[in-house]
Amino acid sequence: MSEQLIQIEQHGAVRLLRLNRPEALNALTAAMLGQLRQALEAAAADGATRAVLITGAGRAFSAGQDLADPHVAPSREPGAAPKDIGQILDHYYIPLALRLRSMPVPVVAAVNGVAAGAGANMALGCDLVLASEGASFIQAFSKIGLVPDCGGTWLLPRLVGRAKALELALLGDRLKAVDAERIGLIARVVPDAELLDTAMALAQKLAAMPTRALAETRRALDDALKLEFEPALKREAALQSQLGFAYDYQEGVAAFMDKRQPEFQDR
Ligand code: T3D
Repeated sequence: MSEQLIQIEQHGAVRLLRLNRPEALNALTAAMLGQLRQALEAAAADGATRAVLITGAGRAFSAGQDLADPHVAPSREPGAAPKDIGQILDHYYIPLALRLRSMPVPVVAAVNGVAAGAGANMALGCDLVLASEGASFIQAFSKIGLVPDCGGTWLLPRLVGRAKALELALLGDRLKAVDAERIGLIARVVPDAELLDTAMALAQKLAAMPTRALAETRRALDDALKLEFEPALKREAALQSQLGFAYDYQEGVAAFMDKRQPEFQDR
């Protein structure tokens, strides 16, 4: 049986995915990226899953690409031909970043320790990022002669502005979770011992909300970044049109009028 590099647990309507190579700080191998992709596809396809929570096993969230993975690591043999690591991005990281951004349900990251390189940007690509007080974020790419990937060049300036994005990306220094929250890189810092419970409670809360509207909200916000004001207003109207015909809107209004808890079901 192949090694379980992604542990999968179902907690009611929440699918928990745990990166599971703690001995290497959950550094991402080709095999692990393959399993993560499968796990995300399975969560997206499962109508009973209404939120996804991603965390890491052990003391790290993820140290990014496994630099020892023979699929990507440059050979140290003299004269060996260099590998085209752009192909690794095409094959693994681009589909991963796109999948996270297009999940039909909200995705919460619980960053339990260091998140470096693609590990950091994978977390930042999630919808809500919680981090423990001891966690940190490192745009490690510049230290090894690369540019931020897994969406980093797109995400960083949008999250924290150009000045801070460049500071993080050029220097590749460690940013503590509390500073990540202060500059708007992540949503919230919580005490170490409370991270998983807090993140799970948040994911459960999202799972009980109108999932389809949440996924459309993510898409509308992302799209609005490239739109002028009026086209953004028109897009809002088009989305409201669609959602207005959906079950969840009828249920949400009916529950409000009846003074009861709504039971949403669209995805
Ligand atoms: O294919 C491509 O390369 C293109 C794609 C690129 C995407 C990327 O993600 S590039 C960025 C890759 N990541 C890094 O450069 C980060 C490298 N790691 C570190 O800088 C440090 O390990 C950390 C700052 C993350 C943590 O430091 P520390 O002191 O807490 O732990 P450590 O002692 O450095 O690491 C513990 C173990 O994990 C150690 O193994 P050992 O000596 O106990 O057997 C270390 O080698 C291993 N480890 C950590 N990061 C990686 C790793 N092994 C392989 N790949 C890693 N990225």
